[in-house]
Amino acid sequence: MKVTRTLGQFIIEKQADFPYAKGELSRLLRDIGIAAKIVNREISKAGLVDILGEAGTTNVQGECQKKLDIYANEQFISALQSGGECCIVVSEENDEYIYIDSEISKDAKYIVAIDPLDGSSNIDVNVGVGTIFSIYRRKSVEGKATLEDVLQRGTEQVAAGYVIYGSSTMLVYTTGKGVNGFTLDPSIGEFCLSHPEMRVPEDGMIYSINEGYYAHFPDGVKKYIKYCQVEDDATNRPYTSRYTGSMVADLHRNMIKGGIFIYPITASAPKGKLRLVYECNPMAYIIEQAGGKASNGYQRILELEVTDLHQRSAIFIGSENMVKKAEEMMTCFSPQVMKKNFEGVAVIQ
Ligand code: P6P
Repeated sequence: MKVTRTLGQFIIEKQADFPYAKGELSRLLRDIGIAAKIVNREISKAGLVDILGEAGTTNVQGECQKKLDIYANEQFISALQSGGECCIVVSEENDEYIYIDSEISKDAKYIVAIDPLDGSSNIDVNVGVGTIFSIYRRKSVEGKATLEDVLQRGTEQVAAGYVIYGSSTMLVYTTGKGVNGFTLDPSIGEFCLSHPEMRVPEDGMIYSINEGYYAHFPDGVKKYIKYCQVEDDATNRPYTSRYTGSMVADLHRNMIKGGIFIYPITASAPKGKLRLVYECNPMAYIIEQAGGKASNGYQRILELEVTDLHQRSAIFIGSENMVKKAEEMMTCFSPQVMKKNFEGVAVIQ
């Protein structure tokens, strides 16, 4: 009889892996798991209660908020406020960071950045959506934690994870010792270890990008898309195109099967659309811990300087060899190289 290991049991077992093993991070991950189960309950019956559709408000990104966006945001913030381990919450849904100033949190050392419901435009059409979270330890040692404690590079993360509310609900996370996936068993209301030590295949045959923006993509991206579409048995091309409009769903599939997800700069998103602090950095940490690669086309995501809570970045993330190939094309067909080649041709002529 296979023994089911719950998320709670696993966190406690692995607690010794974590340098600050006083149980603080364990409690923080437990709090996030509880909020995820509550959000999952509402998502799974969204069609039956008045919780679908627009809330009539917009978030800091200027995106119209769905009622479930707001509900999910409230649940995660509430869980983090009452858990006592978190001193600051950064959320996609809130313009400013939330300082948790309570007796229970007076010694809290952790900062949590969260996208409470990623891909929420898919809620009304039953396509998978997700939660993404990133955890840092404050750098300051006394007084109130400040913005400086929040604006840390992705390499400083102590944990990161996502929840995917799909055909089943999974929580996938890392604390820097590999990646493990847990599937929610509704019959016992527990996340159970289902995908131990997840690894991203170094090659894949799936590329995920919104080709509707093709006309506005950088030349390197256009060249990479054409590379994916060329017939070549030796490299298993043409690849398959899969794009759901939910980064978590696309990335989770690519985690399991191998593949690359690209959201480059576009005319409407000249710095990229996805947010560095609570989307790109946590997903990059997870992917790298699973043996994959994540860059903005030129630089490692985790090493990008963080200057603003809601700053955006281009992202190329997934199977190592696929990301490397895309980066080659970004460099080869970058504006600087194209200009130099053009000038070179001009000189020859
Ligand atoms: P587009 C969802 O809004 C999101 O942030 C990601 O989950 C998703 O990959 C992307 O935006 C979809 O954006 O422009 O293709 O609709």
